[in-house]
Parts: sequence; structure tokens; C-alpha cells
Amino acid sequence: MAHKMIIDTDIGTYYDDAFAVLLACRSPEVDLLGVTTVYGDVALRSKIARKVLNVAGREDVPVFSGIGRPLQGKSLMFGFEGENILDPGDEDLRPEDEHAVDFIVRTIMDNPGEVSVVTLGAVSNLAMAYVKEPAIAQNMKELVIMGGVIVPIVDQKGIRRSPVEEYNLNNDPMAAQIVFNSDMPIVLVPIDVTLQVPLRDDQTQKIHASNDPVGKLVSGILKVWPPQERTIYLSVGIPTEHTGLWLHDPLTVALVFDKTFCETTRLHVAAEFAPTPIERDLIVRNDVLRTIPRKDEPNMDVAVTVEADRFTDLFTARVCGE
Ligand SMILES: [Ca+2]
Repeated sequence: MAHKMIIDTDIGTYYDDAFAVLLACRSPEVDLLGVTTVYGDVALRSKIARKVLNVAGREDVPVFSGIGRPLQGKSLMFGFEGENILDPGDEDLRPEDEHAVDFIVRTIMDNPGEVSVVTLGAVSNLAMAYVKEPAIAQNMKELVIMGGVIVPIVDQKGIRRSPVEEYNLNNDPMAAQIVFNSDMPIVLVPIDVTLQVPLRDDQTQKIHASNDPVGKLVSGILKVWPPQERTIYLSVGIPTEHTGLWLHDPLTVALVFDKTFCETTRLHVAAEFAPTPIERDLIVRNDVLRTIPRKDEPNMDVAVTVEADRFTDLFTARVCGE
């Protein structure tokens, strides 16, 4: 039976949330129950999600706007915000009236033990859903979170990735603490693992050659992404020659239906604030949430390795309609 799934996403800031939604649409193993939006301009994000689903022929999948303002701190909007997805004729794209938090609680409680929730942005909606109905922790099948850094690494492009390099959890640190301290069955997919799944050149060429509507949408996004990323990175002082087309969010979706893409280990991961050196800024910040493994009772499964070629080949084939 297909895996019942809710995707909670900050679609629009980076390119790969749209790719994750499209992969779910194109995966027969997935029963996509709804897409919820989070962080910043959730109305715009919902419009983008609605459009992406429609292109994939999934007008039946509902979209719900969630929490735009982090429980703590302020949201920073940046990204491509739908360029090459939305067009001027899309003014009427609308989400459902129900709030994302209510939809998440209702859907989990109506389908005990069956719903996998995948978060691809800040975990504000999940934190509020848990506060509203703590029993979702025992009634969800799993919560698969793209976020955090477990093993700080130097990526293949030569950039050191410390906990500050991961935005999803730092965009709402209080929400991350609530979720980590809940009893939700968490699978954490940290960025030190997702940085191992960039699209290869032969795969992007195959996507650019695709005549499939989903393949064409992915191709269009890939074309506008490098200049967008350059703008985003320059605005925070990051060298832009080091970037790659990583599939952080699609990998997180794929893990719901094929756990063998990643090797996981049971860890206790604490979300806490600790002094964090930020090499690019030559400062030490105390307001950065770190994901720190502790020798303590495990509270989640953490992805530690990934079969990169097998996953990126699957992604490429599915968005090209094969
Ligand atoms: Ca995201």
C-alpha cells in the first residue's frame, strides 16, 4: 500500500522543495495527502505549491498555508520565490481555507499510525501541531526532517559546513527544540548527508532534453537557479563558485518509500544553543541552534550515509516521466 504523506515546505526559497513535491507526485509508492507551507510569505508559497502540483496533474492534492512567523526570531525572505514556476496568469491559485496546523493534526489523528510527515523547512507547523494535540506524536507513522548538521564536514566543493550552514532548524530554533523534545518518531536527514547528492552533469542534460511537463518545469527551474543562488549567496558573503545542484529535499521525500537510500543510526540529538564559530564572518555567535549528538537515550534515527548515484538516477528518471 502506498505511503500516506504530508509534505510541509518552504517551497520558493530554494529550488529543491519544488523538486521534492514533484518527486512525490511521480512516485507510485506515495499517497500524497496534502502539501502545507511554512516560513515567511506562506500565501505566496502556497501559490507556488498549487502551481507545481497542477503542472504534475495533481489538482486533487490540497494545499494549506501554515505559520509564516517563527515562534522565535524573525523570518528572512530570500530566494527565487517562484521564478519560472508562476506566471502572470496564476493570480487565482488559492490554498484551502483550513490552516496547515489543523490539517496536520486532523489527518494524523484520522489515520492513526499511517501518516508520514516530511518537513523541508522550519518545523514551526509541526511544533504548533504538537502543542495543539500532543497525541500526534503517538499517532503519526514518522516525521522525516530535512535539517541540522550532525557531523560538520568540508563538502566536495571545499566549503566547511558547520551547524550555522543549515537554515531549516535555525529559521525557527524554538520550534526545533519543541519537536526534538516531543516523542515523535523522527528520522533526521542532516545536510552533511544531503550535500552528497548533487545532480550530475549528465543528469541535468537529460532533464533539459525532456519533453515531459514535469521535466520541463524542473529544467526551467534549473536554468534560473544559478544566478538566483549567486544573488542569495553574495548577500550573505558566501563565495558562489562553490555551489552545486543538491537534492536535499527530494532525498528526504524518497526516504519515506525507500529507507535503503540511507544508512541510519540511532542517536540522541539535542537541539541547543552553543557558541558557534562562523568562519566566513570571523565571529563566534551564541544564538545559533546546534544539533549535537549526545551519549544519551536515543531520540531519533539519523541518516549517516547515502547511495548518491542510485538516488539521483531515480530522481532524474521520475521527473523525466520514465
Ligand atoms: Ca526547503
